[in-house]
Amino acid sequence: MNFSTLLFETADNVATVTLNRPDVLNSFNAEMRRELTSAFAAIEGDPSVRAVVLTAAGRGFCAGQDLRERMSAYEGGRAPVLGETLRQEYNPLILAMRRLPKPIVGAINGVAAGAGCSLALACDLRVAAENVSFLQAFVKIGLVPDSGSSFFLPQLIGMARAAEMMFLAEPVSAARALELGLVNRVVPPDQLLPSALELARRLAALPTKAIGQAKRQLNLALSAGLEAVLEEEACGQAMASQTHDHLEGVQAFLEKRPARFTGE
Ligand code: T3D
Repeated sequence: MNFSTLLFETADNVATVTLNRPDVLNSFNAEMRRELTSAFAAIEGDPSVRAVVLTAAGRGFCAGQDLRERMSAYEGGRAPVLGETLRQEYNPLILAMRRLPKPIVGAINGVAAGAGCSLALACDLRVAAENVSFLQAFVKIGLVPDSGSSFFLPQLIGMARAAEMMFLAEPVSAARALELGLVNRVVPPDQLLPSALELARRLAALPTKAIGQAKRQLNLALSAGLEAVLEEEACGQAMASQTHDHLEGVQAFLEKRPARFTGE
């Protein structure tokens, strides 16, 4: 697939999507929002892709909204009313990531700020290079957290710590992020992509439909009560029990051999 703001490649059933606006720390312009959303749509429609790595070029992961993009809208000493771009562009992107029935591994290579921090939080798992930082930059420019940060952050690290990150807008180092449970792994920068790809390849070799359904159940657990989650689990098990991978998993166990999952 050809994009102007992204690099996109697939190998070993893993799609690697790389944000590619390094001069502005991969901050979001309209084109990158559009292209990233269509990349996830393409991934959803391609059964050969069974896991995703999301990373970025250069020294930043993503610095949030490109603050130069709207320059002209601020002329005349008055800010534009923001909100529509969130409804039309950011929110559909975040929803596409959470609804994708395949795991997304964020390979966080540099600073993740503002909506770039939200983008990292919308991944299922995060591997961070040891020199990165996470920054809820919004308040520094008088805005509020958006693109899902207010949802994901308290779930991941608790209300008080989320409030501290949001209110004080101090950068959180990779080591601290690991302590807080904001990331799954921290590795040296030269190990970032190999580690993330290794994790994604492992995920891609698992029963894809069961993983997709587990993600759906996790999503629901964050927003619904126990009864709804129990029912979703029962529906999910009805689906998973009918897959080839389930049969293969049981047979492999009984035959004392490794299972060969195909995602079917
Ligand atoms: O619809 C809507 O608009 C609402 C949606 C809002 C969503 C949001 O994301 S709001 C939050 C927007 N983001 C920010 O406020 C972060 C702004 N950036 C920074 O605070 C810093 O750049 C960082 C802390 C992320 C990194 O600092 P540092 O010192 O490592 O790098 P730097 O020198 O500040 O940035 C390097 C270059 O990237 C620089 O360009 P230059 O001077 O070399 O030509 C800088 O201007 C550019 N850059 C960084 N962030 C942005 C950016 N350019 C445009 N937009 C950015 N967000």
